[in-house]
Amino acid sequence: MSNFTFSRRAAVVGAAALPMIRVLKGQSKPKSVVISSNNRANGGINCCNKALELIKGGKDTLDAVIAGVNIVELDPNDTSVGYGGLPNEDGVVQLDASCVHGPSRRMGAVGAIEGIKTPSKVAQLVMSETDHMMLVGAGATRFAKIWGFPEEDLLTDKSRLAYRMWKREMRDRNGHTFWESNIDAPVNAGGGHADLPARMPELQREFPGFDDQTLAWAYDVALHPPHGTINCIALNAKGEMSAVTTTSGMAFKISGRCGDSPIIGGGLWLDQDVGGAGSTGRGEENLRVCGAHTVVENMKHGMSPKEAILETLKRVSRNFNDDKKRLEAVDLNFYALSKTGEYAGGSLWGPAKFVAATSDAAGHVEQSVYLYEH
Ligand code: SD4
Repeated sequence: MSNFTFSRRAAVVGAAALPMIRVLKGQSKPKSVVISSNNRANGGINCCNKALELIKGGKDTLDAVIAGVNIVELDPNDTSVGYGGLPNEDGVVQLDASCVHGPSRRMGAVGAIEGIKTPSKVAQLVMSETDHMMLVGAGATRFAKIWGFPEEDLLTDKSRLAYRMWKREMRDRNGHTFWESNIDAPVNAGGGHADLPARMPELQREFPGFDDQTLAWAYDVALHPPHGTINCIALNAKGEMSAVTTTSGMAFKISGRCGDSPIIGGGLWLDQDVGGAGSTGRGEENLRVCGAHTVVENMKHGMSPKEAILETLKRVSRNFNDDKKRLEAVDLNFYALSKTGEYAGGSLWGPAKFVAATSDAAGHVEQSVYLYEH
């Protein structure tokens, strides 16, 4: 009997001690880490620094990452997120966002929301204040207004210019568009960048009040509609994690189009026991591999964040039979942070960069791993 009692107790004690042994043997106590995409004008760095500062001050990790991305959402000069984001094909800004709160394992999202500068905050309210997980379109805007968000015009002079430029460059087969005046002399269709110097005088005439650099940017955007987004993931010293993704999505998209950013499991996923992942780039391609979820599952099965991202990118490549010519047009990036504080950024095409801020180092840019090189 004593033997039995002994071995039974030993087994119980042994099982209880396992997590402790893992902590002692494995990693030391997790340090605070925040990572994000590398948005324009230090957007990612400002976001990570803000989130880290709040986490160090004891704020909840989700409140921290949302406060971080709010900086970018409210920046009129970031034309890929929030206020100032490039509009859809109807000239209307429609925003997507999602968030995951690790400790409570709760999630929220909004898709194609209009008139609200900070969709990430609305996604957080959907998570914390409703019995639903995702609200879209007019219903999402109404919900935000009930919570006191002002409905505002999200277009800026710069994003309006880009929209008008895009409309103007959409021509019929004869090179004609109704979005330019042809009274003085018909103008031929453009195409490519090589003709920019030749067309600059015409652009200056047609779009007065903008400097050449802004006109060149708008021309580029019109011919090669871009996408951009911010994803931010955080871990605090208690091992708690949260994540958020927010975007204006693909420029000039069809009205109502949602990309991967508001799709939980696509543009964002986090499992408090494993880690989190998010993405930027062409949402449609990400959704075909359930990217963020795949990255986290890969980590769960033992891969490092780097390996987990590269394996997911290989699935994207596989969808094109690894044909680099066709893949050339696909821009896709992942960001991953594990529960132990290990992190990585990774891109289909490199070189590319992402942002990290840790207890030991303020927000700084790091090189991403990548599958193919430009
Ligand atoms: C989307 N993934 O709507 C977003 C856009 C993006 O960098 O991230 N662009 O597909």
